[in-house]
Amino acid sequence: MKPSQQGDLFAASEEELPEGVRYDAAVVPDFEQSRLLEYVSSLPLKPFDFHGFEGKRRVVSFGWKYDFETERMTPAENIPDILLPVRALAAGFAGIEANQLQQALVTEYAQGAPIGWHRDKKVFGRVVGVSLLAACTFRLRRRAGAKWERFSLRVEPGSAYLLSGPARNEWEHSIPPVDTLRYSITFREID
Ligand SMILES: O=C(O)CCC(=O)C(=O)O
Repeated sequence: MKPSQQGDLFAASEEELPEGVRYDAAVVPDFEQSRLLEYVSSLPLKPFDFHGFEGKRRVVSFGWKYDFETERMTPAENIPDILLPVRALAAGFAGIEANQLQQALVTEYAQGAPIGWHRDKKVFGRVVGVSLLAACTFRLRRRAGAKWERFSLRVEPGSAYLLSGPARNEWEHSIPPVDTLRYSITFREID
């Protein structure tokens, strides 16, 4: 990939993606998406709280929860059975043992909700993100001297992306405000 490359990846091949990113537009079949949407929209989601600042998105963690106050992981309610089939699909896509994906974070993005630039905490290993209901732009950037090398990937409902290696350790990611309600389920390894 050329350092200045900034492109849409509607049909990008793996060589074009930043190293460590994998994407598949069709991981979760429609019937499973419908089942999951019914479930996630019934969850008691809470505004994302970062050191007292509430984000526009709402979340719930299963398996483990990262506490931004203490910067530690704390055990959370077990990953519910209803999330196990989608975890298996996400794991199969990523080539990871399903039970290695010990955390499931369900996130709701109301219309206009973004997630800012960040790298997931170092306690986590590989990350597999599943999108539901609406597409969004998944942006990636990393320092290239005084500039940023950037990439942007359109992630579709029913898709999954994997972040591993340099995509986890070097690249940051963010999502600009979504056009319409979107849910994601982020499965993470605990290192
Ligand atoms: O919604 C997504 O796909 C991204 C979630 C994310 O980056 C995070 O929760 O750290």
